[in-house]
Amino acid sequence: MIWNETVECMSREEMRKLQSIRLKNVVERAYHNTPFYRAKMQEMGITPDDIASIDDITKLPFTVKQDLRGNYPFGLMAVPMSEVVRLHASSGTTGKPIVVGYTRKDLSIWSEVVARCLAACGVTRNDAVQVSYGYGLFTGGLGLHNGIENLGGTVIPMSSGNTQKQIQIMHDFGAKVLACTPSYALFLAEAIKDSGIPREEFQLKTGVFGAEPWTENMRKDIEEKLGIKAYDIYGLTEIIGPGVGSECEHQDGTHLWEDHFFPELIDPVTLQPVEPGQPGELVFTTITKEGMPMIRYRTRDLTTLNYEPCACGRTAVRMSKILGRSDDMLIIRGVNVFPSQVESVILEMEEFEPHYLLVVDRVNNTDTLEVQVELRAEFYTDEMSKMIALKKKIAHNLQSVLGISPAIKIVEPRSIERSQGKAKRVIDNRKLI
Ligand code: DLL
Repeated sequence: MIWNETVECMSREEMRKLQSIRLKNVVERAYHNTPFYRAKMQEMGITPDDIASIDDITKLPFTVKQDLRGNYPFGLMAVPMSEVVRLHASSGTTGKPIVVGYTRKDLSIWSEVVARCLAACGVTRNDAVQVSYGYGLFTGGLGLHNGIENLGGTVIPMSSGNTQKQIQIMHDFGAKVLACTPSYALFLAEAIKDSGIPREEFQLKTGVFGAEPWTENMRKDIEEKLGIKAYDIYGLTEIIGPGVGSECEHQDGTHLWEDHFFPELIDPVTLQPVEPGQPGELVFTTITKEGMPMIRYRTRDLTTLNYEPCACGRTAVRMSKILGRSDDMLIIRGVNVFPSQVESVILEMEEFEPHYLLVVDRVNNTDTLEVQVELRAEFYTDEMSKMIALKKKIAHNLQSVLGISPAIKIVEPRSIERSQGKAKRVIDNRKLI
């Protein structure tokens, strides 16, 4: 079902008109209400009068995560705090969290875009949706929650953690949809198997998974293990939270709700727009947000954009699965390595579980990479030669994808720590001074 056909299927020409009006409006508000944006625009010698249409967006300055940290906590708000009805925050690995504020209208837009995502994933008002994203400052839990209520579905507000309880409630309440990170979905699948409750006793049919990168192979694995159809939902705190976009029934790219979040793709080095169809860093401008508008926010997420209309009837631009981040990229002995490349190799080999850990270190001034993988129980053997051959096989497959040879450590099933939120895939012990 298409939740908001008028905008989801709008012609490109009409969409650009709408985006132009909205861009002019948000630039006015940011300039007049947020000293940070005014100062940045003045530095570049521009005023809101220089923005006549969406094509002028490239005249505007970029915003980066550091700007949010630097204006912690409320420096980027464009409305008085009396208008802010909700705060969320996202903690990075270091330093202060970044804080975002929503007005009443922002919350209603948020529940509108999440409802669009859910409808695109085939969720209906007859479905009970188990929300196993964390509730709290993280946007996942409450973001999904309000969207489900708006759609008319039934929310089961589980939050993350307490896996046994998750399984019991999913079973007893007849949850039809599960919303959580893809890594937690896999973890739950294993726990369900261990619980001894037959899979047929669950009513689960759909997964709405996001908040971390995952691959097509991981999708297949989850779909097989849980017997469901698994959809991708994308978003980030700075822009609104979950619901910036999602897949539709064709699972051929993530539709972005560009009447609210205007996307651009840039080269992360030159900061210039990439050629159509080429991969680049995703940049968003929130063209309707009131509380804390983001102007040309650099997400660091790398992807491609496809403006062809989709078989589902939506014209909303589609982005490919996130290929990595321009900042989680590991550089190992000068070679760029993305955890997702390692994942794709592991998931193609039936001998291994879809859980892995990259341990990076520096020994005698040389970077080292160890890939830890879990052997599936049925492939375990105490014949040394077979285990050595298996190690060689994965080393060879990784070498051909990564261009470097990592050390391989085959570990016992279930020994890599499972995450109930976003998976931690990398331990980088290098101390670079
Ligand atoms: O993760 C919001 C969210 C919650 C999205 C629930 C989807 C579902 P942050 O914690 O601010 O917000 O993290 C945002 O997570 O820039 C991406 O790098 C990554 N990410 C989010 N969704 C996806 C996805 C939430 N579907 C950062 N695929 C983003 C790949 C994703 N990466």
